[in-house]
Amino acid sequence: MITLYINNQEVQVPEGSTILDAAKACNVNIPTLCHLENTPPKGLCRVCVVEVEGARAMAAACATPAAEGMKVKTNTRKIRDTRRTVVELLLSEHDGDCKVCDRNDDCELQELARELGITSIGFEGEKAPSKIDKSTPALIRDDGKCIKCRRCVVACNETQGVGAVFPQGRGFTSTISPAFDCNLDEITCVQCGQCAAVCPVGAITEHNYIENVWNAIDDPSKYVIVQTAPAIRAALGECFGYEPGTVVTGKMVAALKSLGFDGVFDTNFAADLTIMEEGTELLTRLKNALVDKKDVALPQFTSCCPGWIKFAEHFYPDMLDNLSTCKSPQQMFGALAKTYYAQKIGKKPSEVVVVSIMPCTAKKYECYRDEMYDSGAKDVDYVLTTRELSTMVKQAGIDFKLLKEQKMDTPFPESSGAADIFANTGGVMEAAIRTAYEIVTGHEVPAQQLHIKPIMGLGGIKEASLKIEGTLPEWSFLEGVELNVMVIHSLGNVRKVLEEMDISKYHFIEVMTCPGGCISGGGQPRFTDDSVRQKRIAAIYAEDEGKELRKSHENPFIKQIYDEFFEAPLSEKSHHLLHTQYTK
Ligand code: HC1
Ligand code: SF4
Repeated sequence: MITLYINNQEVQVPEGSTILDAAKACNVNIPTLCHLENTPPKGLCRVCVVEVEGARAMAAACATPAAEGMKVKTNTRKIRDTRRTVVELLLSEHDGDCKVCDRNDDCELQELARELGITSIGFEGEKAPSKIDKSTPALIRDDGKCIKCRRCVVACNETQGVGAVFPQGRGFTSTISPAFDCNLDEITCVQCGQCAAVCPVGAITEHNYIENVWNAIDDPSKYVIVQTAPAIRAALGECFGYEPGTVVTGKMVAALKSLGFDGVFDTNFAADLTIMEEGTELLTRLKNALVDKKDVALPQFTSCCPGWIKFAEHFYPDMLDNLSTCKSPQQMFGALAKTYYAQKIGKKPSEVVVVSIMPCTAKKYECYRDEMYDSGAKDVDYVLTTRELSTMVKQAGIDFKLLKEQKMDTPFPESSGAADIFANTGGVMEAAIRTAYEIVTGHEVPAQQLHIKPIMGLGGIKEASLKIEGTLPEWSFLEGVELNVMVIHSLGNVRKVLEEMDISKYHFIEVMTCPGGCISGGGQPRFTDDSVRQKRIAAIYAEDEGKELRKSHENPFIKQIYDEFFEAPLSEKSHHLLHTQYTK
C-alpha cells in the first residue's frame, strides 16, 4: 500500500493507483471530463489538474501515479483558475446552446461551469464544425457539441470492441466520428448507445421520440399502450432523486397512467414467454443433436439483445444459426399486443399503438427491423429510453415522489422473478435453467437453490456446469449430461470469447451487449459506474427473491395464454409471432 496526503488528509491506496483514485478513496471530488473507470488514464481534458508539493508543473490527477509520501492539493486558487481557463476554452469552441440542448441540466460541462462560477467566456474561439447525424433510429450525433474527451472512443473500441467512432483530422476541424465522414447507419455501429451513456455533453444522445408518443396519446382514434422493460424499475427513480437501486415499479405504473396511456403492461410478462419458447428451443436442439444425431447449431445463443444481434450480423455472420430464433421480449410483447390483446379489446392492429420504455437505444433500432411486422402492422411503434420517460413525466408536471403506487393492467398483470432478472447479466440464463431443469426432471427446485452463483455478478465472462440427474423418461437422453453454460456481457468480451476460445463444449451462451446487462443500457440515467450497476443488480435480485412466483412456467397468465392462443411453445402460431430467423 502507498500512503499519501490529499489536502492534508492521510490516505492509503494500493500500488498502481493514481492521484484521482486516492482522492476518491478519501471522498475528495476532483472533476474530470474524460476519465472512465476501469480504463487506462487519458489525461486529455486537463480539468483534473492538481498541485503536487515539490513538482514544477501541475499534474493531471487521472494520469499521475500516487507515490509514497506525496502531498497533493486539489483546490487551491491556482487550480481553480486553471480549471476555469480550461473550461472556458472548451466552452469557447463548443457549438451548443444549453437552453435547447437535450443535455440541459444533465450535462457535465454545464455543471462544471456552474461549479467554477463561470458567468462569461473570456475567449472568442473558432467553433468546431457542426454536422448532425440523425441516420439511425437510435442515436443523434452532433460534432459541434463534441469536446473531444474520447470517452465514446473508449466505450466503443475497448468496452464494445466495435470501433465505430474515433478521432479524425487535426486542430479545430478534428472530429470524433465514423471514418470517411460516414453516418452511423453506414457503418458497423450496433446502436448500443454506450457512447451516449458516457458522453459528458450533448454530442451523442438518444434519438428522441417523445413528440411522436404525445401525438399518439392525443389522437382519439388510437389506443395507446405501453410496456416497461425489466431494468427500468431499478433505475427510473434516479431521475427523481432516489438512490440508485430503489425499485419504483408502482410509481412508474402510476406515472404512465397519468401520462394518458390506455394500458400499462410489463415486458416482464413477455420475458416469461421468452423463457417458455427459448427453453423449449434449447431442449429441442439438444434432442436433435443427441438423439436424432442431426447437424444442429450448438451452442445456442440468447437473442433478446438487439445490439448483440447486429454485432453478430456484422462481425460473426457464420454464427447466426446459433442464435435462438426467439424474438426479444420487447418484440414478442408487440406482436402479442397487436393480435391477442387487440382481438380481446375489439381493435385492429393498426388502431393500437405500442410504446416501449427501454433502458436501451438499440431497442429503438430493433423495432424498425423488417422481421418485426408479424402482427400485420409495426409490432412496436415507438421506443423511449428511461431518460425520455423521465422527461415526459417532468413535462407533464407530475410529482413522481408523491404518486400512489399502482399495478400493471390485465390480461398480463403478473410476471415471475425469473423475468425480473432478465435485467442483469446472468439473469436470462438463470431464468432459463430454472424452467428447463423442472421440465426435464419434474422436480421442484427449492427457493434457496435457485441462484446459480458462478454466473452472478459483474465478471465479464462467467461459466457454470450443471449435472442433470433424475430426468423424466422422455428426457432420459439428458441423464448424467453436464450442461455447460456461459454468460458474457460487453461486446468486447464477446469478441474475446469468439476469437480466442473453443466454445464447442458449451450448450447455451447468454450475451448482453452492455456492461452488467440492461441495468446499464445506453438509455439509463447517467452516470453509471460499477457501484451504481451493483446497486441496480442487487435491487433486481431482491425483487426476484421477494416474489412468490419465481419461475416463468409457474406464471398462471402464461399458462392461460398458451391455453387460449398459442397452444404450446414452438407451435405454428408461436413460430409466426414469437420467432424469427436472422440470415447473412
Ligand atoms: Fe432488456 Fe429484454 S432484458 S433486452 O436488457 O430480454 O432493453 O430491461 O427489455 O426485450 O424482457 C432491454 C431490459 C428488455 C427485451 C426483456
Ligand atoms: Fe459504438 Fe455503440 Fe456508440 Fe455505435 S452506439 S458508436 S457501437 S458505442
